[in-house]
Order: sequence, then structure tokens, then C-alpha cells
Amino acid sequence: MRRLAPVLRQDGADADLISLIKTILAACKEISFRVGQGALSGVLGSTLDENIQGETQKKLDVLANELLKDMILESGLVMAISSEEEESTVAGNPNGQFLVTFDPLDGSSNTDINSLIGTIFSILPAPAKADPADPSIFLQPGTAQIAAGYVLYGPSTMLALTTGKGTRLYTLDKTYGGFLLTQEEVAIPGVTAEFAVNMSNQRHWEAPMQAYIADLLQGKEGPRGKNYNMRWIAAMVGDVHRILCRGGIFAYPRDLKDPKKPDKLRLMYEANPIGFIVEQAGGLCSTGRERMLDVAPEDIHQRVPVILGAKNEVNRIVSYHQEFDACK
Ligand code: AFP
Repeated sequence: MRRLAPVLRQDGADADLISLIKTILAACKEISFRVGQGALSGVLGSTLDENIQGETQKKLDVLANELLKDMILESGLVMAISSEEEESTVAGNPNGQFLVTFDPLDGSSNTDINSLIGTIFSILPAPAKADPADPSIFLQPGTAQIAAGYVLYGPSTMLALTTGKGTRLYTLDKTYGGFLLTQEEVAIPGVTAEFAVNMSNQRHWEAPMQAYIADLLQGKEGPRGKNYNMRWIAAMVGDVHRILCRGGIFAYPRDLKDPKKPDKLRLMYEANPIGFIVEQAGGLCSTGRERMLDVAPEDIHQRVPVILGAKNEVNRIVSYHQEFDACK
């Protein structure tokens, strides 16, 4: 089985990018070990603190964030980092050629139930001669990403990674201590019969999403003429990994539950890196109204509606939004 670095070199990644990715993965290996230890290493449960998102921080959120932040900054390769767990960006090497934004532990509500969790990261170019302490250097569209990946902490620890030459899957070989290539080319089928959405929010969704899911739920007696199955892992990395492995559609749509916070998922360190991975695997990622990677960021913790996966389904949901907006 092929190791990560030669595959990245074959994909044209330069030595500094490979070194940065290996640094991020070294932190993820440590996180994987701690997650695997679970209650044995006292990492379960919550702290008494809240993060910038107003969420109670899990001990593993804090541990994962510190590991990634310290190791990435120590590499000297990055001008600054931005994390879900950090209110503002953290300056690094003024001559660093990269910026890294990351969700240190996606699905942290799953930590205490031994379910799937992950780390999501996005690598952007650092603007030349920029001020490392200026958060606006991160406000680049998803199309500017140089690389993106997630590490899934499950029965095995897996990596999905793209540098713009397709999406590949790797598995952590805990004996050798490195990630080995286990799926060269990932291709998401255009059609599917499996969807993932938190149905408990249905009554709060906009009309286009209500209509789309209502069609699916009518099964073969309904307008889609076939039965659909539903899954929800409550960790985006877990639901997206299933889609990379066997197809499907995932949505965390806009809901009007709390008009002040209509969207849940974060653009910079959830939607954009996952969108890059999904597009490079032949799928689509949209807000319902715009290609995710074209969204012009306004804030490092900006939230967006997310619809991704099988091309035909994403295009259908976008068309429902267009019809709805055209009637407004
Ligand atoms: P946490 O990291 O706070 O657990 O949130 C996970 C997440 O951002 C995303 O990974 C899930 O798809 C989604 O939220 C789960 O949201 P619900 O708890 O509303 O189902």
C-alpha cells in the first residue's frame, strides 16, 4: 500500500505543502489515540467553558484544538490559523506561505457516546506581505483552497484528502503509524436513494426544502417513484464519509427556528473544505442558492445552509429554491 507523501508528490504537491499536511496529520494521530482511549484517559465529558459559538466545550474539543494549533504554528509554515474553538485568528510566521482553518473536533456531541467524530481542515494561500494578525486574510472563497481534508475517528481512523487532483481515502496503520492509501479515486454516484438531514427541524425549514423532503418521504407512491432511506450521524464528517463510500445526499438547510441564527454549519472550516472534497469526488455542494465554493466569506465563523452529495439531487434542490425565489 502506498504512503501519503509519494501520492501527494505524484499529485504535484510541493515539499512545504506535504510537510504541512503531515504536521496536521501528526496532531490527528495523537487525537485518534486519545479518542481511542476514551474514559481510560479522562478525556470524556465537558469543561465549564463556552466557545465563541456559545457551545459548551468538550474536554476533547479543547485538547484537539491545542494539539492542532501548537503543532501547526510550530511548523513555521503558516502565517496564521483560525479554529472553531478560537474567537479570533492566531498569528504565526509572517513569512509563512499558508493559512490553515480547522474544526478540531466535528460532532463533539458524539464524544461521550463513543460515536463518530472527526477533524476538518482547509489550507489557503497566505497573501504576500499581509499582516498575520489581520483576520480578513482568511476571507477567501472556497475556490482558493490549496488542500482540504478530514480525519474520521471511527472503528478505524481514516483520512479523506484533496489537493485538487481528485479525492483519495487513506487509513491510519496504527502499527506503522502512518496513513496508507486505501482508495485511489472516490466517485459519488449522481443518483441515490439515501438522504441525511435532521428531520426534527423539518417544520422550521424554508418551503423548497420542505417540498424536496416531502417528495422523498412519499417513496415509490410519490413523484420520485422510488423509496428513500434516511441516516443521521449528527457529525457531518460521518455523514459525508458515508456519501463518499456509497453515495447519498446530506443537508443542513436554513431553518427559521431562531431567525437570528438561521444556519448551523460554518463556511470556513466545515462547508468549504467538505465542499472541495465532495466536488473533487464528482459530487456537488451548494447553499441551495449558490455553489458553496463561490460564496464570498464575510466572517471567519460565518454560518451557511449546506446541501451536498449526489449531483442530480443537489441540482433538484437548487431548482426548487430557484422556483421558490422566482415566485417571491
Ligand atoms: P457539534 O460539533 O457541535 O457536535 O456539531 C456537529 C455539527 O456541526 C455537524 O457535524 C452535524 O452535522 C450537525 O452539527 C449536527 O447538528 P444537530 O445536532 O442539530 O443534528
